Amino acid sequence: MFSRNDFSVWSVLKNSIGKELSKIAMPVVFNEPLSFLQRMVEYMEYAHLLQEASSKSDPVERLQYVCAFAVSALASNWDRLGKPFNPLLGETYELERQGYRVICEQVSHHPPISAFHADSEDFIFHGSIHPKLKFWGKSVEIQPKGTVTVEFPKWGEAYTWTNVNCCVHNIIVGKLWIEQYGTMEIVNHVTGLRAVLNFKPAGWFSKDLHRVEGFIMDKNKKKLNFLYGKWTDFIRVTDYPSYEIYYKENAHKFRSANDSKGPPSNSESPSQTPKKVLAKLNSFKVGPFKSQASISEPDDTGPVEPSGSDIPKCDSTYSIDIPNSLTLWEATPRPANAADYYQFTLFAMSLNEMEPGMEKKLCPTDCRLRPDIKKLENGDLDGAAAEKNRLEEQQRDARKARKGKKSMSDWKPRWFCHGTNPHTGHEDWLYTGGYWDRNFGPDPQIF
Ligand code: CLR
Repeated sequence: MFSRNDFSVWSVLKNSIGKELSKIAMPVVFNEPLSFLQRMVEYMEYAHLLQEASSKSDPVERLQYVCAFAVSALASNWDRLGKPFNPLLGETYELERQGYRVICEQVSHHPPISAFHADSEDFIFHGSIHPKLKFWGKSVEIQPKGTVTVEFPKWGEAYTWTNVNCCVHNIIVGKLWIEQYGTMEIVNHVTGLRAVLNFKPAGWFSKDLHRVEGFIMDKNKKKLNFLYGKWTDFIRVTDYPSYEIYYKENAHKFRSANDSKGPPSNSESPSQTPKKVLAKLNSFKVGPFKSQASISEPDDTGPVEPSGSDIPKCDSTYSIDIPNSLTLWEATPRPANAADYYQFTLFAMSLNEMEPGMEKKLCPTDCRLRPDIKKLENGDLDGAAAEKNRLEEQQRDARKARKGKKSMSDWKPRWFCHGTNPHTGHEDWLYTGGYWDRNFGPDPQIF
């Protein structure tokens, strides 16, 4: 990758305050050589956890592994600060791996919506993501709207959840860093078992950096299990009685760890008070944006800014290891050269691979065939920028042409249709089948 030291995100974004981030033209140097469709497929890195889940005859154990999967799916986001390429309308991506295969399609351009469908002998995993990006000045907040669903045909079960929000900090000064926070509720629609997982904001003293905690409950909300860990690292589970005993003996640890809403009343104030933050923004002359900046100040739900513009460090002295715990998942360490390769995991590094014979059987809309991504991967920054422009213009022209023809004015995705998720009743995009028959033909030509 190219060093981004000479480029400032702020210098690009300051002219785009209030704009939807998907509409801002970002220089290619801020991109990573993957399409968002591939980034979505990174949810699959620990797909073996779904196989594990399906192999358990106890529904509580199944839910534990579904939880581990849901958290593990977010692990690759740690330290990944490049912007994936916006998929073109109709762009696809396929991946066949041991035990499963997955197909993705960009089903809408404005707003950007990406749909995926993975199947295997043991599970089906599908969903659609509509990332909403809000630029708050100091940070960019990302809401991955859309439901994801896991089905175990063997058990006649379906689980759904929505991914938590994500925040990229230090847009103005300091080093960028990523935080994921909020509540994830994983529901088994057949048994009524559910898990409520709390992705904690780093908090004033960064004690809770990347921490995840929550309970598995039966349909009467009785707590059965306690899950804890970090989305960057591991997830463990213990039974509720063991948690209670541990909690009583270590109440002080929990109290401070759970207190992410502000500092204890008798302690010194955090290094960045809202006033100071505003003063800093003012000194950058952001003008009309001031009032919005104040909205993003700490409240009950959003992340609180840890001290200054540094990346907060996790307080390792606060590490809970509760007796009778079972480790459900542990993250694979990044390859040693990850820093030279966009902080990719080994799994991400493999996603552009053209395996022998693939050229012939790949769908012509597959993003492995996108010339701009290819050029960035090969280190040709100017070439990548030129191709990216060309593709975006071509897409705009195609859109205009469709609008001209009244009869066929709307674009119809090829592999997914707009519908209702039968388990949640919410809007979703459902796979219509047929991709793996591989009767593609030469069209559409989107690259
Ligand atoms: C986070 C996990 C969600 C799905 C999702 C949607 C959008 C992604 C986001 C994830 C991770 C961060 C992301 C974002 C789009 C742009 C943003 C890649 C995968 C990057 C870091 C923004 C870079 C631009 C800055 C330099 C301003 O389930």
